[in-house]
Amino acid sequence: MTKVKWGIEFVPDSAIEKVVNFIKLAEDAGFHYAWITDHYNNRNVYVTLTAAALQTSKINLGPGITNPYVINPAWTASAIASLHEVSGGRAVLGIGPGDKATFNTLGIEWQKPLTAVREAVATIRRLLRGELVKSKGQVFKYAGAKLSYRPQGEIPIYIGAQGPKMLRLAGEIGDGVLINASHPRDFEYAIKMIKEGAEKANRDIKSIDVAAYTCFSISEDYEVAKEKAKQVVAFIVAGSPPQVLERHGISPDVADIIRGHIAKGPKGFVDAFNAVTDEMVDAFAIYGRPEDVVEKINQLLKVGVTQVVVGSPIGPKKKNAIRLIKEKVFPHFT
Ligand code: F42
Repeated sequence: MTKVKWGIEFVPDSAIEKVVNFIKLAEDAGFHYAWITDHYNNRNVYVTLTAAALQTSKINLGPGITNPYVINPAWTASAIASLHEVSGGRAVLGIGPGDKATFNTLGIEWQKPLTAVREAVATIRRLLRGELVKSKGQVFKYAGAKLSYRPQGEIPIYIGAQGPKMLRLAGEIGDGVLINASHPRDFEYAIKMIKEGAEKANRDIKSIDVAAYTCFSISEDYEVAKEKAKQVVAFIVAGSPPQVLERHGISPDVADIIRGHIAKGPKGFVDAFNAVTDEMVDAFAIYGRPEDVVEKINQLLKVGVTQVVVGSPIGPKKKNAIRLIKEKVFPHFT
């Protein structure tokens, strides 16, 4: 039996009260981490996390993930320190380059993403240690930033990464890494990159929590779970770079067709979902009945994943999915 940390992702796209109720269910089920996605157009990530902190007592809470473009790293340092305080030491920070599609709507240019994340993490760590930050980075310049309070204890920083350079950076500087993928093949590749980064920084990869931020769909009914997963997989295929599609033998032409449907907006979504093949859903999701997902999780653990994040859609019915995970998945791993 393998020891694994369990995370769960929630997208705050419905009333905060509802999201918090799901986080409470997840805590009761035994999840260790609740990761809340950060997009400006959804409910605010820190308001959601604060509300959750006040109504839970064990589960670790963090943005999964925020970015240094929309929010200045000094502001993030204070936000995460405040969350640490209000949660009694349960804050974790997920930070990465951010979502290009969202930035386009804000007119933010995605310049030097690796440098931005590297500088942001260094600045946040210094501010959390109570230091006065004067720095002339390539992306961020500080002329004497300092928090006027200090959080107790350490706040782990996880880097959201998929590309080879970002994965290496996570190996160099991250306490953990949140990787948007669900297939062992992607993790074999990612862990190789993380190791390279860790070695460069003289670190042991064992000190880094490698989290599989999966597309997850569980139900007693295999086909129902698969159909629900396809709704998320369509977007993953549309957003995947050619080398990732190639790794799974998915034709770029078919991906283009799905992209075309999605580009039409909600009226094209059903066509996009229908164009998702079984090969695609196998490559990009963990889905099925409890016994199916247990098998797939075991494959991830074998290649070196140390945290499994149950990500969207979680299941056709979230509440039932969390119950199934608690009763029929967790017992295989404790
Ligand atoms: N994005 C959000 O906005 N909100 C979320 O809630 C969110 C959650 C999330 C969870 C897990 C996860 O893995 C990703 C998540 N994301 C979320 C997406 C995330 O923000 C990124 O969009 C995603 O991880 C893709 O990033 P990436 O690792 O592929 O990095 C990008 C920037 C990339 O292209 N990287 C390349 C690479 O090899 O890593 C190279 C980049 C590059 O070449 N940069 C230039 C260069 O010349 O090298 C710049 C160099 C420099 O100095 O920076």
